[in-house]
Amino acid sequence: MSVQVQTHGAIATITISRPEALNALNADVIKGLEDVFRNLHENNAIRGVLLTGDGEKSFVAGADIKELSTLKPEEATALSAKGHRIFQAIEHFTKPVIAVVNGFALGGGCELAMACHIRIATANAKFGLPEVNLGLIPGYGGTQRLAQLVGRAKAFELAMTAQMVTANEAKELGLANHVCETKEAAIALANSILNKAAEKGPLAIEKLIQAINAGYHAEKHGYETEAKLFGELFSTEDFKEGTSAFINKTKPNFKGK
Ligand code: CO8
Repeated sequence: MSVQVQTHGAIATITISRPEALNALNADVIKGLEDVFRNLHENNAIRGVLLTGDGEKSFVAGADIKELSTLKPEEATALSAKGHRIFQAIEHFTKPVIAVVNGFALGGGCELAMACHIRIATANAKFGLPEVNLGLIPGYGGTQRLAQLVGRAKAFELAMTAQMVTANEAKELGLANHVCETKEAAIALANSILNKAAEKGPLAIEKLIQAINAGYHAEKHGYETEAKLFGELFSTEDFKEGTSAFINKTKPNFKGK
């Protein structure tokens, strides 16, 4: 199972585990996340969720590029729209969700972390939206959520240059709430925040999440546009060049076609 769940008291820990691909999001992981969050939503004993990646090197290194490279434009738009639904379910989850970002949070991995309510980074964490390296744009809500978290100008700069930021830079930008030296310390801090929130009235926490999120609803059109444009790029030569360059470990030569 590439998505594992463990519960300790009222807190569930979800671990994404595909170590051979730095925990990249393939169809199996996306389906696993959908199922796990649905089950946790229905479980009244659970009052908070911690989401992390297996190991020390990577939270999630993005969507699975090998899988993406085989998609047709309409399949890419549909997969992006499906991801939007699942990530929105996380963003609007009725119980607090904290991402412990233990290493790379790139592309879809950064987008997943940004869909969580709070992000706690380990000192070795790296955040970024490198999709333009592949001739693509973010397709799991990154064009919307990065701008909400760090402001539009910084989002333009980071996503246009595919720049990775360190944990401390992410904290300065407002992308990470905290930075901890080790994964163990980050998990302990996440659990302590989740346990504090779990002592409060569950209905108040649920309405608080709804109320804070309500200020960000205007972007529905933004998500639809992102999915459409993301899919359109799959019919370009640049997309084929970018993804095959990653797979063959070479540098892409984009032609703007
Ligand atoms: N997909 C598939 N495999 C991956 C991915 C990935 N995203 N990232 C790493 N891997 C694999 C590598 O291919 C490698 O496999 P192998 O050993 O078989 O060659 C293994 O994981 C280890 O990776 P590296 O050897 O590259 O490890 P390094 O420490 O040298 O580098 C990096 C680590 C910098 C993280 C590097 O692996 C990298 O650049 N990865 C790709 C990061 C990236 O571009 N992410 C964005 C992907 S696109 C995306 O997320 C779009 C989201 C929207 C989707 C919408 C739905 C359709």
